[in-house]
Amino acid sequence: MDKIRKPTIWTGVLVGVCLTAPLIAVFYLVQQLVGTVFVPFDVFDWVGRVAPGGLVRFGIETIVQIITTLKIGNLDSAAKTAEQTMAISGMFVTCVVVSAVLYGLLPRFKTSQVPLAGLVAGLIIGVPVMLISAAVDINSTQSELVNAIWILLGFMVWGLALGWVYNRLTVSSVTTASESAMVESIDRRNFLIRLGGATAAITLVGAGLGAALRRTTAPSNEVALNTDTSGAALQPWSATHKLPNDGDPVIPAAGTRPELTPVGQHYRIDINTIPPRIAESEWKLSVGGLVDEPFEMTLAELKSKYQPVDEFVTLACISNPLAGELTSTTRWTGVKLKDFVADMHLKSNATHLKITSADNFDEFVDIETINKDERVMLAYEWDGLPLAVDHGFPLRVYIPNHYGMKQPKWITTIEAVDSWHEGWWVRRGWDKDAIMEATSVIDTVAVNDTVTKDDKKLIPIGGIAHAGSRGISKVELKVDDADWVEAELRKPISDVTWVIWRYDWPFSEGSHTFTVRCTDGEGTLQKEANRTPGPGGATGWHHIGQTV
Ligand SMILES: Nc1nc2c(c(=O)[nH]1)N[C@H]1C(S)=C(S)[C@@H](COP(=O)(O)O)O[C@H]1N2
Ligand SMILES: [Mo]
Repeated sequence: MDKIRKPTIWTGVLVGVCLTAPLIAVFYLVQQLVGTVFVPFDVFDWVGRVAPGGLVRFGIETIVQIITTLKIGNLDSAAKTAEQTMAISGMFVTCVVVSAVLYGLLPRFKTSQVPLAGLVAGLIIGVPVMLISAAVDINSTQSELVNAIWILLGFMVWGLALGWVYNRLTVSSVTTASESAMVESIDRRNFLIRLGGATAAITLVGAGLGAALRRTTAPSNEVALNTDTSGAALQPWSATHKLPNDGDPVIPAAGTRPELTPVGQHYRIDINTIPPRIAESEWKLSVGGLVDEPFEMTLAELKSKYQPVDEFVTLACISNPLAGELTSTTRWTGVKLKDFVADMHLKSNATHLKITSADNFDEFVDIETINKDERVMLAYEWDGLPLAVDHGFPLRVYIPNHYGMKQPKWITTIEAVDSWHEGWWVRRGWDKDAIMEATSVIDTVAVNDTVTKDDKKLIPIGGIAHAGSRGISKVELKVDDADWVEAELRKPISDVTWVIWRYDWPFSEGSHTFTVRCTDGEGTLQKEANRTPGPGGATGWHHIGQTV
């Protein structure tokens, strides 16, 4: 009697794993080679855009908390890596599940129908992925048509392969002889081992080659154009200039973070697994809405038409945990938004600007703020170099006193409108004003760098304090239960940057708790209550324990 042995759902899981890994690896390799889309990231970015705000906020806070608790390196780059890992695992698991379901259903089909069923399974994932990718992708250098064909082809081959493997694993035992059954099961096992070996090889070669190619392209946290037209390497402003507070008598305690953050170390936060890489030649700023006449402007025109202005700026993310790393300082160069607005010839009912970015991020700024605060700028340089890809090349906006979420990078469009609306993160539940909370941080208790004053050995303690554009009037430190003592303040490099503080502590040996708090320039004491970042920014006094 003929006995048919058919693969099970579990075989479907196994084969799904074997075939999905090379599919993702090949998508990755081809992306690195010719700039097609990398579908797992597109799907992940899309989920982040359509998921409810509360869920996205919860997700971000969980990632930040895990990384901070486990101390896995740099918070922002670890968070990006976590997102990318989730993106790839999400795609992987989805495909494996579809494969398992397919193998569960295939026993109902005739052998000749199996390839078609596999193809359909491939399209069930391929078609939605193709549509999602067409809607959200901002990185591909290939046309939408090429990408659509490539995605469909990938998933169709994947589905056909599932079907082919299924048929190959379906064996009909023509005899009941145990010897022959043994031969077949050995054959099946050998086949699965060969399949596993072959797909593992494709995966490793694809992923490895892709990674190698990636390393040869410029990292996105560096400037897009690091050479000028003559081919000479451009230098950051800070390489050849002193900071404006040079010579200030308050020297930062050893271990205090740098007063100016090197651009490559500036924190990065945005909604993209891969940042938009914009070519200057293809970019124009579009201006429209309630203006007499819409117009466009190239970066070169923007730079030549307006006198450049500079400002040292401390930027912070509203998701920065207490004393976290998501805050940095650099020198911004650009044009006064006020001057630019004057040339927009606004209609009389215009009240706000809607700023939109290449990644579809958007925010609203009221025109009154722009006209009142000359520091509001459209920036195109950081530390004297064109903005890095990660940080918004070619154009971003700066609005003092507000968290980064109000300040779009990669700007493409500015529209005058007659009412305020919720911007990207506001729609997802973050604070509508996002005014920076006062914060102060202990960076260092410099036990190895004691100083001597009046024959007394002192331990320098230091860090930063910041309160948006309100300035810092006082920083106080408390050791254990002693009274608050006032720290020395170094002159800040601008009225919107952090202030470096220092206190030389007449120490006693033992283990101690240090607490810091600040008072802003308007006389308001930093909030003591511990509050997690969402929705209005973290608050609380920072303390650390240390044995001296
Ligand atoms: N287009 C765009 N602009 C954006 C964002 C974004 O996701 N897309 N993120 C904002 C947030 S939340 C912050 S904190 C700052 C961070 O700027 P940085 O990455 O250059 O430090 O960019 C802001 N501008
Ligand atoms: Mo942010």
